[in-house]
Amino acid sequence: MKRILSLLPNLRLILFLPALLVLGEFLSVAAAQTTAKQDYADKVRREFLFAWNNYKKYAWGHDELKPLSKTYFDWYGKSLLMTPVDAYDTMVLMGLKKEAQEDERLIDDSLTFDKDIAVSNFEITIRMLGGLLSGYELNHDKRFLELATDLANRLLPAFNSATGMPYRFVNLKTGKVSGAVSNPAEIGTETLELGTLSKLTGNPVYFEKAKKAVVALFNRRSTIGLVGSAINVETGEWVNTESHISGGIDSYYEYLLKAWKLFGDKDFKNMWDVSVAAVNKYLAQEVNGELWYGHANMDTGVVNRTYFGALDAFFPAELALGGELKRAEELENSCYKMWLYYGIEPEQINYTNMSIVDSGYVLRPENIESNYYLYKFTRDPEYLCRAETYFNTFVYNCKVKAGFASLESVITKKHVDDMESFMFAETFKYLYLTVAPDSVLDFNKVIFNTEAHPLERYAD
Ligand code: DMJ
Repeated sequence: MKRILSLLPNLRLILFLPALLVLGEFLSVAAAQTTAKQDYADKVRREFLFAWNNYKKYAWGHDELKPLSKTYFDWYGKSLLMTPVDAYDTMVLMGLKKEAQEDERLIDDSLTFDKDIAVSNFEITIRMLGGLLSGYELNHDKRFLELATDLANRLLPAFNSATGMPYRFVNLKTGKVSGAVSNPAEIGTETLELGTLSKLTGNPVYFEKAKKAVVALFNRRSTIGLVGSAINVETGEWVNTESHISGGIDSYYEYLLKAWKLFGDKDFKNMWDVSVAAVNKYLAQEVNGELWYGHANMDTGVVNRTYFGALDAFFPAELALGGELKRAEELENSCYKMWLYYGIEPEQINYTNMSIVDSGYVLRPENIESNYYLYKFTRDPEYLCRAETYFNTFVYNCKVKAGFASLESVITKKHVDDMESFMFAETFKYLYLTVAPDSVLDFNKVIFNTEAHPLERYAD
């Protein structure tokens, strides 16, 4: 803990500025805050560039950089330019013009989806389709929209199940589907991207398919309003009835709320209201005065595992966006505690005694993302200080010679040869936007997809 505190200089000073003023300090609070935020933004941008330059050097044109072996990894054997597409809008927002132009050229010239590979509908939608659509809204490069449309057309066969809920995998060339046993997150995390594509192309089919899938899933909630963690998209039967807000369910809830916010569609508002009420009623627990969310059986609502983790940390952002600010702040305090407890957050803990259930850290953004939302909604400088803590501990623990590496364990801090594209899309973007001026991106005018790609709002 001592080591972490010694890494916290500039932004924490902001908390003491009013006192300094009383003591006769001439600098205005606003000016000092701006300078401190600017310094921090520059540091974040520098670290982003360091990672991007290493990607360019060792993995250019491939999906991801392997930062220890200084080589590359392609998810499906053939590259889909995962990192270039995921990272693009972060570069634009950071004002990295040269890098963004170079990246845009790479995407325009060499990205093609005419490939005989079975891809994850969920992952490719949130990273690639989301990245291309937000990129298009920023650069108005028609090629981005053409690529997005071509990709969506190749993914659509995934929705051809008896229930309308998508299969997990679809072959981009043949349209062959597989993976009938899916989960709420993979089924319900396509509305923002496909809905935006419908708006941009005027073709309603994309949004209709995505919405039909969500409604089919929502209609299969239990009598107390919860969903489970695995369902068969052909029969509509639940295969696993464990309910939680963690990986596998998380972004289903996120997209109920955000589809309402992005498109003003009241059906999504109703589905969100019903769902969040059940989640708050059955999964929320107070332990030692702290708010956490556990795992329960979807039919009984009885919590049987007191687990919470890095993925669950997306929830304060949704609570804040959904109007439950006090609850959001309480949960954010727990998330921050989880991050600090071992110097950086593990994948999953048991919150009754803070013991580790899963010790890895794969450069995830959710904790940092929620901190960003809380700062935007409250403007409390405490969240600026926390942003700096997140950043310093992230760099301290994960930076290696050729990028940033995941951790096998937050206890040993042993590095793993893996640098997910969402680090560029999300982790660095949220760190940066927390302190960037509102002119960089107006928080009220966009909705971020689950991969942090900002999409322009069509509704208030
Ligand atoms: C991202 O791909 C998305 O945020 C997704 O919803 C959850 N997992 C990762 C980041 O942790």
